[in-house]
Amino acid sequence: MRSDPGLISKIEELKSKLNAVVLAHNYQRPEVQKIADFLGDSLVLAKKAMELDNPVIVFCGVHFMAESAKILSPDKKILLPEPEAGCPLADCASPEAVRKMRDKHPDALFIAYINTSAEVKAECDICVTSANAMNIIRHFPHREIVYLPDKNLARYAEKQLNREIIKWPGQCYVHDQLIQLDDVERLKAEHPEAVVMSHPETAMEILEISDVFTGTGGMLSYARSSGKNEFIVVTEQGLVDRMRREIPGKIFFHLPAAICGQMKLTTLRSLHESLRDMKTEITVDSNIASRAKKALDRMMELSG
Ligand code: CIZ
Ligand code: SF4
Repeated sequence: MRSDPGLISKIEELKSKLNAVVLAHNYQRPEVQKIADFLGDSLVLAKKAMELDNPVIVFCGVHFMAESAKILSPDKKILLPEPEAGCPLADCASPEAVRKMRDKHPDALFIAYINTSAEVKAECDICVTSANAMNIIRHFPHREIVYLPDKNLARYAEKQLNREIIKWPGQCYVHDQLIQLDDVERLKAEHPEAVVMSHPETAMEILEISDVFTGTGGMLSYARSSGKNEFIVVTEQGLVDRMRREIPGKIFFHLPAAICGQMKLTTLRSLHESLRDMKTEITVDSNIASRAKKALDRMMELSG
């Protein structure tokens, strides 16, 4: 399956017949990354979907990402090859729970991490990603802040910005549980020269022994431009696959357990079926979409 040339040419044929484009998140399987037209984090890809003229966009990633692309490009057909590919972190927050929290904190600014459903974004004031969270929070020095749904990213922001943030009890099982402090410490001991780059969704003890904290896009540009040669990459495996392919002169160490099962659901076969059968089309209720869009637009205004 990995390099099935027949399947690859069928995908290419369907893409040109439908004038479709394939976007793939940095955590996708390497064979899916290789066939994609564009790779990136969720925001880069949602912006790409907006810029492109193609009427059909296949989003190889998880549900909330395809939903964000649909909210920002309502006239395009956005297909998610694996409809069951959700994000357990996004599932930690429901719109009802956000409304209850709002009753308790009526004056607070509600910040939704991009890893949330459209319904949750619609209940919040502004969205952020791991790439822009700190800068956006800095715009609101005097507001009470409720940050959801990732408690690690909120703790990290608290420490970086030296202010209190009301945290939501959510976490990503890949960054919070499958990546363990011992494993990072062992890699550090084996490769003392390596730069440790960690995603802010990882636990605070890991962030404390890291050199660089940023999302996947930030890690890629850091590794490209750094004078250093070795990196310990503390995030999902797919990003390491991309780094090894695109930055061949440098050495990347990874944590073998850091695999997101939801991201890995998409295969060349499901990508092919998605184009062949035009499935699964992502739709968002227009009222929810217009409220969620306000939160996404506000993020883009502040992050440029
Ligand atoms: O925003 C994204 O794409 C996520 C969830 C990861 C990252 O840091 O790129
Ligand atoms: Fe969600 Fe974590 Fe998987 Fe990203 S790596 S999609 S945050 S479960």
